[in-house]
Amino acid sequence: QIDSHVEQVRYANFKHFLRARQRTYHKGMCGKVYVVGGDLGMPGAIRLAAEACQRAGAAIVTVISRPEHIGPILSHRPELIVSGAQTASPTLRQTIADVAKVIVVGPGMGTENWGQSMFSMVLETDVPLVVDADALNILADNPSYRDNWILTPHPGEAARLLDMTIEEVELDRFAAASALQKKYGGIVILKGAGTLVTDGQYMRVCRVGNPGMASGGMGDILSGIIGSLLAQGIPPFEAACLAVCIHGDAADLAAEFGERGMLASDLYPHVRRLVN
Ligand code: NPW
Ligand code: AMP
Ligand code: MG
Repeated sequence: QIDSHVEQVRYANFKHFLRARQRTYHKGMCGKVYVVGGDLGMPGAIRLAAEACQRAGAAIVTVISRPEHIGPILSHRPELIVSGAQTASPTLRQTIADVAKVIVVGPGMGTENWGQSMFSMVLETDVPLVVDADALNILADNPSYRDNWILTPHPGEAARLLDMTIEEVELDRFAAASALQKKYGGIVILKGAGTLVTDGQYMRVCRVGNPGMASGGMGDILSGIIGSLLAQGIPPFEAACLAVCIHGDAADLAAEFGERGMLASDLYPHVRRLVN
């Protein structure tokens, strides 16, 4: 597929959106991020997203997950706030709506009752969303349209969202990204080698990153970075472009020790360096 006509995004061109912190800056100034997900057995995914969100600069990150996961999530990241939810409730929804500047939803969330109830609750708020992983799989079964969300499908999720095969998505990734944006609205990030970003008007390609990123949890890191940049006030399309650049550049830096064996959490120190 020839993509030379599509403008490439580079870290250097978006870095200026990361404005230096004023001396008087305090932790209440960049907005709070909620990350919602982690059904039984998958606290790792939501923890990865939450820590990536912190490492990209969000000051207050709250995880909503299964009550059973409070301990595992906090054990190595005590800076997180974790709230256990057995099920969705109007009280929890109101708290999130009152406090959250951005919600990242989906990593490890599962597509069973718990995940469905969490996603429905989040959809009832007007808060800007980063929709990833199982939230995309639930969305595929109940399509809806929204302007203030960023969808981050890999080709498998994109195929479900478009009711087509992965091969069809990969055959024309530009058409797939455009079709996703048209059907669901907002901003679409179609992941994979040569990640695409489109808001329906502009289409951009990110060529950084490497096959070492083909490892579990890598996408969860990206959703956390996007949520973090949004919460820090970067406009949505620029936040999406900058996040994919930071994610890919961080993975290229982590590949110093080789692509094989790279873990998603190996990106943290590089993410931190790139947001400073
Ligand atoms: P295949 O295998 O080639 O036919 P799923 P998931 C395809 C959580 N995680 N190019 C691939 O196709 C997530 O957050 C938890 C082409 C396969 O069919 C989710 O909640 C972790 N095809 C949940 O697990 C760490 C590609 O997509 C399908 C492709 C399920 O998410 C891991 C796989 O996707 C994980 O993040 C590409 N580039 N990439 C944890 N530590 O708790 C993917 N596919 O079935 O949606 O499974 O992505 O693992
Ligand atoms: P996920 O499948 O949700 O864990 O996301 C995987 C992440 O790694 C996405 O951001 C992909 O773009 C990235 N990724 C996976 N494989 C490659 C590759 N071969 N080249 C570049 N990026 C990749
Ligand atoms: Mg994923």
